[in-house]
Amino acid sequence: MTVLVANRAGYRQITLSRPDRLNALTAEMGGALLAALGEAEADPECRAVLMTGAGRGFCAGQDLVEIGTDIKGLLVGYNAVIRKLRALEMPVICAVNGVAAGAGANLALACDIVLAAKSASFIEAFAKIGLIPDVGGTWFLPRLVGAARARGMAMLAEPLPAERAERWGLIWQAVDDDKLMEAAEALAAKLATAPTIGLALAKRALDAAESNTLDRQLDLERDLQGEAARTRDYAEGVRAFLEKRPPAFTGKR
Ligand code: T3D
Repeated sequence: MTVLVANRAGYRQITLSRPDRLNALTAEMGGALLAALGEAEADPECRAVLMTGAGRGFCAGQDLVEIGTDIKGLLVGYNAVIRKLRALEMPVICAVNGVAAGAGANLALACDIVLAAKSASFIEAFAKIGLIPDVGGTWFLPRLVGAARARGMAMLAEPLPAERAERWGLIWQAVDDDKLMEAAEALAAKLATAPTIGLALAKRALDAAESNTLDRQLDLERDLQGEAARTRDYAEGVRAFLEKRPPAFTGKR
């Protein structure tokens, strides 16, 4: 099994698992990852996803032994994974436990909240083999770190250490190596008890903001807020506040 799936309390943990190849991606892995995300989406008890890698790396990008010449064919599969991650109506946390290179780096950047071990690094490795950042890289990078840094990362393909990635705003947080999984699991557990529909709507609005005018975004916020305000979790959130107690969100409509 190259993708391991574990059911945790309220969330799924998905682990890329080809540790002897630093979890380099194959077409089969792309399919397994997509299936695991689809199963998480279909499970009403699942309210968050935590993705990580087995062994000392997170993911070394496309497997360069398998790559062949049908790059466009492979990308159809990987792009489906990125689209699913962004559309998933629950938060996706990525625990980058070691090097994240090429498509592996951009797979991490497609997640909602990225934690990384301090020893981990992000490498837009594509330039080293004559490719361009793909799997969303050319979209994520300038939005996260700005044009100058995006160009530097894409053209120089140098490792960006986790702590600098945090300073640059590429990721949420760099964490001591021995605390990474503890921190990621605590975050996943916390988000699994959050108002899931509200978070999903916020995720949708933030993605739409990348191409909307302020005018269109204000309209979208109005509409999505109307939807959020019809959820049971909104009613519970207000009630809990007024009753001075912690809310018990269910994530249901
Ligand atoms: O088809 C498409 O859709 C195209 C899409 C392309 C998207 C891409 O991802 S292109 C970029 C592909 N990835 C890379 O170019 C990164 C290649 N790997 C590296 O540069 C280095 O391995 C790392 C910097 C990531 C880590 O270096 P290090 O020194 O920590 O580890 P290592 O010794 O290089 O790797 C450990 C083993 O994993 C090694 O095998 P061995 O010698 O012990 O038998 C190495 O060959 C293997 N490995 C690492 N990366 C890949 C890989 N095997 C296959 N494919 C890899 N990408």
